[in-house]
Amino acid sequence: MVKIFINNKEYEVPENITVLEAAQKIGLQIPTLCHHPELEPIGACRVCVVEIEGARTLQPACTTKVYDGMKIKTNSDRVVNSIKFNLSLIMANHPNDCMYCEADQRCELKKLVHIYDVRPLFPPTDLSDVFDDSSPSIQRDLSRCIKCQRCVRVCSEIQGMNIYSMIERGYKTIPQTAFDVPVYETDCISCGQCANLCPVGAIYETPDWKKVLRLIERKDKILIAQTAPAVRVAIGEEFGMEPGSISTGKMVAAVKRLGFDYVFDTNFAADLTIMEEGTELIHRLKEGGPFPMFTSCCPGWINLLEKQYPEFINNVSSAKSPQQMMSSVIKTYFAKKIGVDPEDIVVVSIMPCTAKKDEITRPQQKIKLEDGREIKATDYVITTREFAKLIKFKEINFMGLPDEEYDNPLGTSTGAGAIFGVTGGVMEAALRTAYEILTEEKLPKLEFTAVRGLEGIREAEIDIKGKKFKVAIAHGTASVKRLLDDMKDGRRYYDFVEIMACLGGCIGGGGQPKSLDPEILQKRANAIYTIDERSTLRRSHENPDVQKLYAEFLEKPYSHIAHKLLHTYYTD
Ligand code: HC1
Ligand code: SF4
Repeated sequence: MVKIFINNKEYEVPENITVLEAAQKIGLQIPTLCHHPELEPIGACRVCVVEIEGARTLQPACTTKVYDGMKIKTNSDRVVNSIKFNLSLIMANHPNDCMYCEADQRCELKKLVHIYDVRPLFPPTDLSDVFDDSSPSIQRDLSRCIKCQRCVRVCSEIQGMNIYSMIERGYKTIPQTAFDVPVYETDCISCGQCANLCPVGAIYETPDWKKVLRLIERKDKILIAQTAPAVRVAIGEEFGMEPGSISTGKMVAAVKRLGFDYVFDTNFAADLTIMEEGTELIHRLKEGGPFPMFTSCCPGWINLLEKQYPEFINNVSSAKSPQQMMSSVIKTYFAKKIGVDPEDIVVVSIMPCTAKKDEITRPQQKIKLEDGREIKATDYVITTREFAKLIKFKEINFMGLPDEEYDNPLGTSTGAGAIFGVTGGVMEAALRTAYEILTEEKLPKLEFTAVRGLEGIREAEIDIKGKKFKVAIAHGTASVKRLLDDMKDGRRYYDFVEIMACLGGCIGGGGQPKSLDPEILQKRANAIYTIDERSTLRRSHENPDVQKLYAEFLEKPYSHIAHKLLHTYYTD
């Protein structure tokens, strides 16, 4: 520990931390823009400057380490004037049209401009004219870019994709793709992490919320929503709830208040996925491969597979993602049940993920109806953030909503379906079912704790009746690529591998509420495991409505009709 003085008060803080971290530990706010707890600090924006006794110039708090006896001022006139000056420099290269910006209340710049009452000090400079709407998942409007480099850093440090680098100089500097090509023409996997970390409105998810708003207002179709496992443990943050709050009931009620006719649970389809993927695994065990088998539900991972690791294409499960299984079942089984033409139904998915927007545009994800028509399974995907925007736009009092229930018959789910939302969850859900089917015995303990945690790569050996089963889990694409490179070069071997493109799995998806809380993933993960613990049913094969779906419509897992509706293929 070292002794430091901040604004003339004495504190003891751990050595080797930064001034910013020390201030945060004692509950003192220092403004930041380029800083993000998940990224290496670079001290680029100069908004976190502080005065340190003995230093000639002001120092950025995010990169300056504390030392014993350090005397820091965070609120002197010199500091405040400098912050204002630096913010007004940023403002001179930023449009003043907040009413048209996708960042709206989430804009970190707008918040600081308000707090510091920044007025224009400099004449406006030319703004970048790069506008890129090539991707179904993310859009870029670089006229709004404040050069914080968070997008560049998250895409390289956490995702290992290196899609952007900073080009040009001075106020013309922008994060751009190689050769300035539209982002969808690069190896971008549509994970949306650049949009999630953007502090302003320069990169954001493709705004499908506007189309959904029109649908709700027009109301000439049957509107059905499905909600992903990870949305319920994060949506509350948009309304001031503590991270890790579980708001399933309020979330369902909000979807209904928006005007949807039915709301179904993607967790139901996660159970269905386990039935198909688990059966595929058992088939492969009987047929001798191909192994390793990879999970297939993360569309960011599927993009990475096709773009950079095509040698593993035959190893990936052919099971569609729960999102796509759910929509396929809605437009066939459920449409028949309620006696409507599938084309009179619109399915909107509420997802923590931007790559899900991309997944629904894949031609092989269309479903073929009995009469030969080929239709889209999911019509629109909105992220957790877009969902919150719709709730606010419609002035629904989220906090005051009662808890409401999903509709049936696609609203029942098990704890195994719930844990899909966190890294390791798909593996654990699959093991619960595969173990019991292969051994014909009840699992003595349902929790496979060896596959849990937030380490980037985890591995475990599972004993299934004397057969050792080697499994691995990777999340955050930089870790995923490390694992895949090792597997490609024969340095690692596994039987079954779960891959999630985003840190933490879907709880850390690119469409989740933005946060500067370093504990956020752990809190959301804990909430997901709490949902599982509280569930009366915790194995996918025990879901009574999934059993009924097979009995009434799909016959059995891996049947001909299940293959037609619930499985897909990948191309390089
Ligand atoms: Fe996910 Fe999935 S868990 S991919 O992370 O398999 O998005 O939440 O909906 O489809 O169920 C996301 C989450 C989600 C699918 C499921
Ligand atoms: Fe990189 Fe993901 Fe953004 Fe694509 S969407 S540029 S892969 S962070």
